Amino acid sequence: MTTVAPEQPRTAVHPLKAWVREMADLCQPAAIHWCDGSEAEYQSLCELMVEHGTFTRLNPEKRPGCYLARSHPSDVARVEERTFICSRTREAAGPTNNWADPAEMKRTMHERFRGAMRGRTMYVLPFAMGPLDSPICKIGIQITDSPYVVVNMRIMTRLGTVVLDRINAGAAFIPCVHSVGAPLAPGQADVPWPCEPDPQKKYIVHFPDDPSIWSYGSGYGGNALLGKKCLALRIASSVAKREGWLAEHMLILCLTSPAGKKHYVAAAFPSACGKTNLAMMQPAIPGWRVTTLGDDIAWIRLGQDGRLWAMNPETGFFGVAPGTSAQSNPNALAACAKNTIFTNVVLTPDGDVWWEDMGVPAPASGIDWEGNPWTPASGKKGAHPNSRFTAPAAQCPVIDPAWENPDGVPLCAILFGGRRPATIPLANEAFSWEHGVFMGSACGSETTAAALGQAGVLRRDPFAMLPFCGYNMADYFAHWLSFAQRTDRAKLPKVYFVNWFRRGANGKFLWPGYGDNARVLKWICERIDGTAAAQTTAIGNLPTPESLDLAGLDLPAENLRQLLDVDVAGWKKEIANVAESYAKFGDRLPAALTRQLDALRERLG
Ligand code: GTP
Ligand code: SPV
Ligand code: MN
Repeated sequence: MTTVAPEQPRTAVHPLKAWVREMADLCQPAAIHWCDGSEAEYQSLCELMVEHGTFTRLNPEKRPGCYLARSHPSDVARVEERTFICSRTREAAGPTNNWADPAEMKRTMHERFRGAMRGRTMYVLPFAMGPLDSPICKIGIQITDSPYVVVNMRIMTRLGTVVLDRINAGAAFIPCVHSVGAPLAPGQADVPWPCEPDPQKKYIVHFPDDPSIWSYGSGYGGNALLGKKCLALRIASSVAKREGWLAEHMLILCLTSPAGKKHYVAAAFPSACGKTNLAMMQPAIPGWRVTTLGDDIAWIRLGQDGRLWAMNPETGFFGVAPGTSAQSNPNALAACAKNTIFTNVVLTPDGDVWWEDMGVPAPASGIDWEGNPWTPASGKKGAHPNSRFTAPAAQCPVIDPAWENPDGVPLCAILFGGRRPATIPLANEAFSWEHGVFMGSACGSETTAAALGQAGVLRRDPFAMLPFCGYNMADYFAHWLSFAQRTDRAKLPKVYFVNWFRRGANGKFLWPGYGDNARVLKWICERIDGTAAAQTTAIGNLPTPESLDLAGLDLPAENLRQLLDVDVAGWKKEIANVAESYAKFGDRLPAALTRQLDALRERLG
């Protein structure tokens, strides 16, 4: 295995050194490994996991530098029920978060972590979210006993000695403690995916006032890669509120017109609702180009020029595998052609991977995500619906040249969306910033496999941030509204609501989606440039049928009619549902949003 340094390197300075020692005393690991973030370190950890059975090396002729991991069947997605925001008061966390008293929860965490790393190596990961020279870059130190987490974090974040150097130069860091919660007794054999199988014993805990993060019992995705949802969304959103910026569950893309005009767009869709796909789509309309800056998280700040500038704090894609095909998302497929970690997909007999709707025939037989022999005829899914690939962003063929700009890129549009089989039209433009914030606050979607629990149930997911907002959502709405006072509102992005998921009477999607979504993006850019028409309706400005470029698309007229229809009865139900979701915020809900809701009700008649 890789060299295990019991001492921290000479470069480490006091606060970090002291904290790591304290954590080692608590967790009692067998060894401590300070990660330098090098390629050699990455390779040796992958090698170690192959030896231990956590990783299967894929066929280098098919997938060079790629590995497959299978998680424990209990550990396949985020655990929202076990996610806590431990602010000083329950009110500060708000009605949409699980709250626990911070002092009490710290005691619980110390109990859980006492001896939790016995028999394992404790890795110390210095990582940065955002380019190091970004004005809002944040540094974290994750301690983890999972080498799987280390190699994933190396793809997803800027990790290693350069970050340690910043800390040595005086930069603050956010402590992030993680354990899979499966200590090993002397001589006890390890399992390929150690974790705490009892969901009630898992904890994903945030202390926004410290700030710090403690995660126990899961090794999967956002539960365990603490730079992602825990730091870059829950903690960052609360820090951003204090510092005057926004941490959002958004992709960032650039749409370039045939004339060469660039439009930077950010879009918030709930988990598994199409961010990765939109971010790197291949437009179905000739002459238009999409390049991607990020597929999951955007940090947005007010620039000196009064515009909103967006930056991707991550360096990789942790993308949903099922549904990714040459047809739907060729650029994601290309991004995961090499140097990628696959989790919970099918292993084919020739040492490659496969998943449902990959666009290639299923292998006659294979090994499914649970490690069992599998055939397509079994009627069972071979890949878990929340199976994922972890791929370096730089490998995406359409990565935007500005994706690592410390300043980010200036946004001209912000999109909200979700999986809505009915009521919500294909595209809808807000009348104003306040109306746009209302649209974000009213966002709803059918649930997906990205979180444990029942999928396909409609729930309110304001700004696609329900599971990720680190403070009271009512204050978050107010923070969004405040930007109209903090800058010239003409400089703010225009806001849109989109829905690729509306279904017809036959249950089929009315809109082809994927590359054809460029038709909607084109309309949005032309609205911004003042060249596309819209019809003003009670719910917002909708595309006129003629204003959408549908050339080359065989879309039945009836589909288009339904996609652009204002379903008054449906909207009345929607309003009642939004009002109900608002009620739990009581007096804390900004009056501007109640006014928006009342005005919409009135316009609908
Ligand atoms: P997270 O990584 O969980 O935040 O998900 P995401 O928002 O990035 O979603 P992603 O792009 O990975 O898409 C999730 C699922 O939705 C995949 O199975 C896609 O095939 C499907 N999907 C994405 N875009 C579209 C679309 O335009 N139309 C339809 N019908 N399905 C889509
Ligand atoms: C999501 O669930 O929104 C994801 C996957 O992007 S995870 O990193 O597991 O949160
Ligand atoms: Mn996400």
